[in-house]
Amino acid sequence: TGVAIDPDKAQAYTPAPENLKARERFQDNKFGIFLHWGLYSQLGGVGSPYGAEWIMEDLRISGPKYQRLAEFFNPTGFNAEQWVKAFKEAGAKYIVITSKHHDGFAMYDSKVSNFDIVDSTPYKKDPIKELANSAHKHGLQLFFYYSQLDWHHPDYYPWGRTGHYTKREKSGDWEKYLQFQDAQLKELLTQYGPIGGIWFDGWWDQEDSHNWDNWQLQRTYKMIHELQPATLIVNNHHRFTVPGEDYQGFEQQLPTNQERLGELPLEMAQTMNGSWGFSLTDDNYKTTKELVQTLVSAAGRNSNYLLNTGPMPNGKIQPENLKTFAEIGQWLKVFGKSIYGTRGGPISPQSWGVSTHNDESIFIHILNWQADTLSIELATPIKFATNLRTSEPVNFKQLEGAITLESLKFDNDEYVQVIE
Ligand code: FHN
Repeated sequence: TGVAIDPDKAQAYTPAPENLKARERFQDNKFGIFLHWGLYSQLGGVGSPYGAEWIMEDLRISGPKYQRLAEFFNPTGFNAEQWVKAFKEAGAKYIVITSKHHDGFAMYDSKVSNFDIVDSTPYKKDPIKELANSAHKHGLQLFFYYSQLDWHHPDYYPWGRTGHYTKREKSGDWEKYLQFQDAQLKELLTQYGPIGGIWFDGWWDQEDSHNWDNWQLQRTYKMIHELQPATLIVNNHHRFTVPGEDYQGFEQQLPTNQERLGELPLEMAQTMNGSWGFSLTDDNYKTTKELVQTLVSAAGRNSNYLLNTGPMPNGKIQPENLKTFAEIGQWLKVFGKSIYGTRGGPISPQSWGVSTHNDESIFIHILNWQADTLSIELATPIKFATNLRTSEPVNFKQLEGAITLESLKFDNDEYVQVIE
């Protein structure tokens, strides 16, 4: 568990009106696609126990050797329009892409580093530029993942708990590193149009020293909001909230720790198999049914769902992932009304499922129920009940604060039963 930033040093943060509006939009959007794509994608995670994007650390590849991966990174199969089309078909409303992961390699045209896709690969182009153009053209919001920890930058010192074999000098100027980080963030917020959010990760590298204040998070957050007041900020792994954050991130788990959640919007990020980056060996895919059920379970907990894919080194999305996206999109075409624009509740998550609501309707999402009737405590007077899949009425009785619904029988291939 982390140690909170000293509250005496924390300055109050008053979100701008456009930031508050952006939070509402974020919550309305509900479903995003996460992309882990970088030099590491070329190694397919072979032999890396933690995950494909951790291969530099896991296999103890030194900085100079790892850097060579750039010499033959040439994702000529990348087509931003195709990506965006697939994400839209999945029903996603936003994209979060790794602008720089822990290896320190910038997947965009960075002027403050040569360790980027334009300056050090044969590809020479900026895929983030193309992605930003396509995403904006087709109405998807673009967010940037940014790793604070950096296994490449010489001034990232003192090192944290990782990156001890990289052959970097055991010295560096921490403040210079922070300046570099903020300069990269400034590029990301000025080169690609409106940015939905910055998705921070890697601050925990400094966890052992408990020197949280080293990060100067509030200074960085302030700069972000000055550049784009509506840009949301998250710090992955919700443990404590630093003033300036605009939503809370949970990784591979549904938000459960209700008493600590507070007011900020929530998001749960999840992998399709076990790896964030492209893996040649991990075929342990969750079924589409499991993924849709998790999306629904997240919505019922008032949380967004961010589903990850690791594009291949040629810039294409893995075909099995495209198939899954299309299947999720099919489901959302029918049931999207019960997800987009809703908030969790009014009924708290139950063993049979969850509920969501908007101004007109309550949606009962049944994930697990086989009996003939389902009894739910609900004081709101109900006028009608409809099976969202068939648009047929569902029989119900409402008495003394409880509603009893005729249960819908699951077909084998059905993911969730939804009653409006
Ligand atoms: O170390 C990273 C990991 O590679 C991946 O980026 C995930 C995504 O949420 N976050 C970190 C682990 O917490």
